[in-house]
Amino acid sequence: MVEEIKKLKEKLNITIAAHYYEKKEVFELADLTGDSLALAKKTANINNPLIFCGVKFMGESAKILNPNIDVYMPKLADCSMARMAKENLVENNIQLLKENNIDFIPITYINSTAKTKAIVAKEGGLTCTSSNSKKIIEWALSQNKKVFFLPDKNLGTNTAIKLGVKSKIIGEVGWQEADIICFDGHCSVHQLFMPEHIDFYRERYPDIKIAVHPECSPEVVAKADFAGSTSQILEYVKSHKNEKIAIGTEINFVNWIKENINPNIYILSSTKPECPSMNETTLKDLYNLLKSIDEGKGYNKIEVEKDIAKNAKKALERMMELS
Ligand code: CIZ
Ligand code: SF4
Repeated sequence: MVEEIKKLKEKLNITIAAHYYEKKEVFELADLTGDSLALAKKTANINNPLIFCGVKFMGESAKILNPNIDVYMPKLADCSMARMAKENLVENNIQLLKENNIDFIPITYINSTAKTKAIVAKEGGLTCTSSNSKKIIEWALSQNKKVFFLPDKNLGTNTAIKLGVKSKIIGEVGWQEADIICFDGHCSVHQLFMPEHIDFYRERYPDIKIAVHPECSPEVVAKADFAGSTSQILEYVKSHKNEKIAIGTEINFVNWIKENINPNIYILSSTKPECPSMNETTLKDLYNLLKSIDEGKGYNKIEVEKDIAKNAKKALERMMELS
């Protein structure tokens, strides 16, 4: 199947992009790899059809930033965090902020649907990623505005702690006084990491380093040696090549690091932190899609409604300008 995929890819002049959280056998066949920010940038500059192996919001971002190419996905897998920010919930939250006379800029993590990004853009807001959330939120606060941050309450809270400002989840007691008001969403995978896992590893290996993603809870981030985006974790591991490191993020990425960069890597959780959405895409799915495109059919072609695409693009471009 691997050989067939390579042949079809070449014959059809198709680029394959894959996120670090994808299954190893899928990831290894990709021409373009990276985290969501890197992939959005890399796929924006290609001219041939694209197969995006990742979750739906990533395929959507690729199509929005490069509307002239065909973007296919082997599986339309949906990120559970993006799904939490349902359109009506986001709109109700924005309404509540307005009723409370709160002067705010909405900022949505790139892990959100095109619809959410479009709503945010219409309210004068923009997107951010886990590597630039501090910069983007700092900019919004410097406009003397509050921030409505969505969907990830952990990234919002962790960034507030970094900036030394107050954050609350919308609806919590005293939420109106916070500088960063967070939507009540989270990542089902990164919530698995617990402070006790860090205690366990430190007891077992007193010299171990702990690196986590800021989608983890603030309690976990507080106990870690390092918190950063997927690319930043990779850099951290590269600069601590001979040390033991326990990592708190998706397991496919951790295993890839262990195999390719540093063998002394441990997975922080006692439960397998596997993203069900990212793991939906199999080698067979990739093969079937290529075969179908070869037969002149193809499916799961990403289309974003014109008005949504226009506004979501604004939200993404505002971020790119600022970071
Ligand atoms: O949790 C995710 O989906 C992440 C970290 C995506 C990304 O690459 O930013
Ligand atoms: Fe979504 Fe979490 Fe999976 Fe990332 S790891 S795609 S945020 S559910």
